[in-house]
Amino acid sequence: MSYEMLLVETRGAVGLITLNRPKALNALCAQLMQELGRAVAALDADDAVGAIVITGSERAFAAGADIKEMKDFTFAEVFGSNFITRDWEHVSRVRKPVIAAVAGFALGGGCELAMMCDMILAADTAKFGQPEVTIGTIPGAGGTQRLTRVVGKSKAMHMVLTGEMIGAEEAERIGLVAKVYPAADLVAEAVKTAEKIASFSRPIIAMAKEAVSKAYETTLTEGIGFERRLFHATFATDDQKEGMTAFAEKRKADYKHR
Ligand code: DAK
Repeated sequence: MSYEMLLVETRGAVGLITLNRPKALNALCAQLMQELGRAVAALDADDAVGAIVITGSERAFAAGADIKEMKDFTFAEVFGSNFITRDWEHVSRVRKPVIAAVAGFALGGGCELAMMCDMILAADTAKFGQPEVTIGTIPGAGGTQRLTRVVGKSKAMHMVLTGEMIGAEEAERIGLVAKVYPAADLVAEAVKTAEKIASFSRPIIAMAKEAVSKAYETTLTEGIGFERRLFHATFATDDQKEGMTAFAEKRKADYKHR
C-alpha cells in the first residue's frame, strides 16, 4: 500500500505511522485522513501487529484540520458530504491498542486525533490546544467531549473557550497525557511501550481495551457488568491458562493469542 502523506513501517510487532506533511505542520487534510484510515485498518488487520503508534514530526504532531482546505466550505457542503466525519472516525474504531506519540503542536483536530488514541505519550516539547474559537469555529472531532471526560469541565472550558495551549507537564498533571519523555527519546519510548503491550495475549489486550473504553460510554453499574462478563470470558482462552500456569511455574508465558 502506498502513501504520500504518511510513513508506515513495522518494528517487530509494532505498527508505526508517522504523519508526514511537514510543510503544513501535518495539518490534517482530507487526503492525509483518508490515508491514515487506510493505514490503521491495514495494521489492525495484520496478525503480526499487536499495537500501533501514531506520531508526527519534532515540530508538530498535527496543527489541526487543514484550515486552508476548509475555509470556503458552505454549510450545505460540509453537512451534505458528511465533511470530516467520514474519514475521522477510523482511529477510534481500531481494536488494537493505539498510542499517540506527540511532540510539538497537537492543536484542534491534532489534539482530537491524539485523544482518539488509547493513550498519549508526549515529548517535553508537546503543546496541546483546542484553538478553534480563534478562527471562528468550535472543535468538531470530539474535542468538547473527549477532553471534558478526561480533564473535567473547568479545564476543558478554559482550553476550548480561550484557545490557549498547555504544555506537556501540565497535560500530564491533568491526566491528558500518560507519560512525558525528552523529545529525542519519544518515538523509541512509545515503540517500547507498544512492544510491551504487543508481547501480551492479543485477545486479552483487546478485552482490556474494550473494557476501559466502555468507561467513557456508560454508567458505573453497566460498565462493571461489562467488565465482569469480559473477565469471565478470559477464562475461556488458552492464554489465561498459559499466563497463570507460567506464573505458578515461575517461567515466562508463551502466549498463542487464542
Ligand atoms: N491548516 C493549514 N495549514 C496550516 C495549519 C492548519 N491547521 N497550521 C499550520 N499551517 C501551515 C501554515 O499556514 C504555514 O504554511 P505556509 O504559510 O508556510 O504555506 C505552515 O503550516 C507553518 O506554519 P506557521 O508559519 O504558522 O508556523 P508557526 O511556527 O509560526 O506557528 C502554529 C505554528 C501551529 C502556532 C500556527 O501554524 C497555527 O496557529 N496553526 C493553526 C492552528 C489551529 O488553529 N488549529 C486548529 C484548526 S481547526 C471535525 C474534525 C476536526 C476539526 C473540525 C471538524 N469534524 C469531524 C467535523 C478540526 C478543526 C481544527 O483543527
